Amino acid sequence: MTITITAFESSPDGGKGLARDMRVRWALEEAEQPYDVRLVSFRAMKEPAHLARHPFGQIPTYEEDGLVLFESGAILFHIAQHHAGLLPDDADARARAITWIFAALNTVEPPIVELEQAPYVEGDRSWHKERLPLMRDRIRTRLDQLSSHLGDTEWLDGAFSAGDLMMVLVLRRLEGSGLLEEYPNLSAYVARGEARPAYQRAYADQLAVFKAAVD
Ligand code: GTB
Repeated sequence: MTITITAFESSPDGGKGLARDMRVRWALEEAEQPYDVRLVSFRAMKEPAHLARHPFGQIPTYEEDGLVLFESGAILFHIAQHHAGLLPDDADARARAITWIFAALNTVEPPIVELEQAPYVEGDRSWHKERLPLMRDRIRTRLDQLSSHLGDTEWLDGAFSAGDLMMVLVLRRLEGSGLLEEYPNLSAYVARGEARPAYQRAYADQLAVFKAAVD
């Protein structure tokens, strides 16, 4: 019955908790479920043993009692469905919280990832610099809308939920871009998520892995 997840053996984010295993770690901490971590190198991720768990050769994965899952959104949803603490009991509120998981992944994250990856995939093209303001404005459109929705409330829909967990971690990917700081209520929202004891434990655990790798 032990849960095992996978994470980077040495995360390229320098221990900042930006890799997607953080979504699973935080969810398991909120759900108060103990878990083991199998650390994988970039090479091992593309080998048959890991590809059997994850067809795209990535992290995170989740294993429990013969069940093997990949995709951080699906893993979060699975954890939230099976343990208390991440989804409301009321059916409509539960459906709305699940909607926010999808919104974070399908509506807010894509333009953020596009900006993040642009230097690697197109940084050497003559038009790259011209595209940067367009990409930033695309993100602003989503942040404007999210900021309006959140207003001065604490979480996206009532009590903290898996939807907030996913949204906070998606917004964290803007660190260093200066964009989140343009929205004080969204910055405060992310800070509220980061202040949760379960987040703190998850963050400390992934940082310990990174520190052990560089020592
Ligand atoms: N849709 C999948 C999910 O949500 O689970 C995406 C999984 C994914 O992109 N995994 C990445 C991975 O395994 C790690 S999280 N990459 C290795 C590969 O594809 O070969 C993405 C990530 C990586 C690094 C940083 N960073 O350095 O800041 C942040 C996020």
